[in-house]
Amino acid sequence: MLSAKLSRYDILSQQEKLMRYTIRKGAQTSPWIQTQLKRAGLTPDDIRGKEDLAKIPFTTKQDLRDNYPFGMLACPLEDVVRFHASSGTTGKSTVVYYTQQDIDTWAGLMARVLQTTGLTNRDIMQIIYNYGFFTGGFGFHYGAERLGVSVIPSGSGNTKRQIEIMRDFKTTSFTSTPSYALHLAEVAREMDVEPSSLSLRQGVFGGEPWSEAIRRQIETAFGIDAYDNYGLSELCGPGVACECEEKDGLHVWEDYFILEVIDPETGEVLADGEKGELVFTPLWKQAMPLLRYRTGDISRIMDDECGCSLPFKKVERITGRSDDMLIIRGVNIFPSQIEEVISQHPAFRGHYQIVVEKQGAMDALSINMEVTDSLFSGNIKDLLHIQKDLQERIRSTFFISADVKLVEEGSIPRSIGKAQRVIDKRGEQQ
Ligand code: DLL
Repeated sequence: MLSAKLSRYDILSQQEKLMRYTIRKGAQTSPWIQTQLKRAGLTPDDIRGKEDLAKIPFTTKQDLRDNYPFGMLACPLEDVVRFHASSGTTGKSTVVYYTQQDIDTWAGLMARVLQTTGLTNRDIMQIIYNYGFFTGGFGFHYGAERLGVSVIPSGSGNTKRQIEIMRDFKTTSFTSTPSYALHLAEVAREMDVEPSSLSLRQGVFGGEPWSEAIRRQIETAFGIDAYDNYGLSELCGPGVACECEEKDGLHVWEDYFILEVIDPETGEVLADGEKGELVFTPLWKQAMPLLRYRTGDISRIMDDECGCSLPFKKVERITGRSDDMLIIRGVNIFPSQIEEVISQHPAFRGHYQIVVEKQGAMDALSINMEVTDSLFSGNIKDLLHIQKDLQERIRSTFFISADVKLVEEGSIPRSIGKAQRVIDKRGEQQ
């Protein structure tokens, strides 16, 4: 947790010390790190300072898949107390392992996240993430308990029951994916419970990209402060970075992770401020140490000092993954950029889906966006006006045309976890 105050000097010297230790230890215990160093013709002695880190080749998700299930293990199986895994929608799943010490460190990192977002032992937190192979449920659970927060491990799904629990237990905080938080507000209203009348005061959201517009929707609906937090299973789960009270970028726990930002095409390390792919070297993992893990996530290190007192650098909110990028008629677009444009329209309610398909030889982009039902019972001209306006906004931003369809509330499928924002049918159509 955040007790003693660290200076930047402390953080940077701790990073180098721990980095050398991690590489030396990894070279003894991790068959994967041994292979990685051997391929590059390196010994641990070749890596003295952070500037040498770039000599080490990256670790990728494919490396984890190729080593499924136990090839990344760097300790005896007897010392492993937990497995988590990704769902593996695109190929084999990836498995991650934890020793008891790994779990304890993770709990501390998560307690820090919750403390940074203002939670205390007077809060009651409802954890609306899946408890299972997904890291969300357990990560928040252990972190909240460590901080002394009263935990309601309600898990994902069962939306009406979640609202009843919030009402009956006077829950003050909850955590879920941002898209599910919006759905919770809708269901509360269907139950005649005004979401802002609940006892909630804050919420911590993440696991998927979300925009400022969605933050505003969540904050207004529940009358809370909504904070972003970031992480991935390969590094621990949630607990890598989070927002402070400034809500302007996510502080990275640099005393536990070294962060580099690289050009995803060339692998070259970029300067602070430049946008690229986040690469992390965790400095504390026992069961599954990793060097230079490529996350696929796109962001940049922010240069500006934060108004809070934390000494950790911030990254801008994650706008998407390099492998999420859509190439539509030759134009590169991230789904989050489309959200950025449509969310500026006052009719935006937070639920939308992007569909890309082939029409003949051409790519066709359509965007289904939910609007309030009252628009459908009003003047058709209003609908046509919104539709035209949105199509024009897309055209003038990306220089491609899109068919914007306004659809009724609830017609886009809700997910209890991460929302599926993009349906790309082009692969199936070939
Ligand atoms: O989603 C861990 C997590 C759970 C983080 C709950 C925060 C809250 P994975 O299932 O391995 O782990 O997915 C990790 O999700 O590489 C990003 O692409 C995306 N992601 C996670 N948090 C954010 C966020 C968890 N705040 C992948 N903003 C990551 C944008 C996020 N994308």
